[in-house]
Amino acid sequence: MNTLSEYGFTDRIRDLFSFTFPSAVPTPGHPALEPARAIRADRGRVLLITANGPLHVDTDGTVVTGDWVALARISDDDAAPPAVVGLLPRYSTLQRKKAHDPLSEAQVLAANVDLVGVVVPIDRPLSANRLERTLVAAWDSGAVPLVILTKADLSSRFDEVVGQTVERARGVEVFTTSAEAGDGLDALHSRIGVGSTLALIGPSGAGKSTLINALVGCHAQDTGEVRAGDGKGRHTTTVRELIPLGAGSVLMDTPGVRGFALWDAEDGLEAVFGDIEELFGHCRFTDCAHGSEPGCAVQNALGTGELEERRWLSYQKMQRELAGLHRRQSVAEQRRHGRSFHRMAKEAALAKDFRNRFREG
Ligand SMILES: Nc1nc2c(ncn2[C@@H]2O[C@H](COP(=O)(O)OP(=O)(O)O)[C@@H](O)[C@H]2O)c(=O)[nH]1
Ligand SMILES: [Mg+2]
Ligand SMILES: [Zn+2]
Repeated sequence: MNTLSEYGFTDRIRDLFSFTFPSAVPTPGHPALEPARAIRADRGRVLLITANGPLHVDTDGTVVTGDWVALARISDDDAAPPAVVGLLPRYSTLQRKKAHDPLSEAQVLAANVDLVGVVVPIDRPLSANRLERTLVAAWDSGAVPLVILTKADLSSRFDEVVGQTVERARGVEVFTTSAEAGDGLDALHSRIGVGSTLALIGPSGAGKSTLINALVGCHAQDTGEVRAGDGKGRHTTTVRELIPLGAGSVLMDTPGVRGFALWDAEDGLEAVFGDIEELFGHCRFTDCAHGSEPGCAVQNALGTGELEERRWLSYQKMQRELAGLHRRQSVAEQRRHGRSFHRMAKEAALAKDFRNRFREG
């Protein structure tokens, strides 16, 4: 079997590759470019899967797990390894906000993920606010989120928790699994699909590695009991790495990643809070601040209980946060590069357009 296709190299990626790098076809004097995927990245050191198997390369740090790259022999020395000479445009990026960064820069953790599985252990379910925030960030990545409840065998309030989660997930598919009992694994497996990459996110101990092992059917990842006392055994998986699941489906664990950044999350907000944004159109005044204005559809919905107060507060909080983030970003960007906000917005629109076209294609 072609190892590249095991890691998600489909006809679509092949087409995108030859579209992006027309020189993939060799001409006299120009070496052929070869596709490869980064399956692990540790700062500049990247493990690639190529048509000829794995290859370690040193990069400047821009290549992240999941990236598709172009390789070329840039040295006349036949024994010299090929080098990364290009990067395929990313159709999705998982990023986290760098802690304590006044410029609010984000760190890209992974690229070209199709599905983000928000892993929630059934014995300690996420708060509604936290689930909403995670789903907004997951939509924002460009991937499609799923909610994966784990450890179904541990809950006596199974139906109740599943019902609550489905309600809070607002149309995002919810899968219920038990790695222990083997329940729900086939349904999840078939949802991933050929050539797709599913990244699992969730707190340490949520059961991500155990679920990956159960899906792969072998010990691809170390799992850990949390030892009482010294706490050792936590984070036994220390790298973000792609794991082939067979038939071109790929999994990614994200150990130690607590949450993703809200970055450019307007799409995500719309996906998770679309019902609220829909209400805005029904307020009497187009510039309604949804406070004490007469004829406010939001206040009406809060009054009738149709809109939960908690969700409205959660939405407002995220809105404020994003507005602040955008202000800081645009000021920082303008200072650094002297670029106009207009141009940034245009670039973002182009990237989004590309993403959408790629998803449709
Ligand atoms: N009972 C039960 N325990 C599970 C299940 N999945 C994971 N666990 C346990 O939960 C703990 C944390 O699992 P792990 O996969 O290492 O979590 P991770 O940090 O998210 O990768 C381990 O002790 C697992 O044995 C499950 O389906 N049922
Ligand atoms: Mg783990
Ligand atoms: Zn209003």
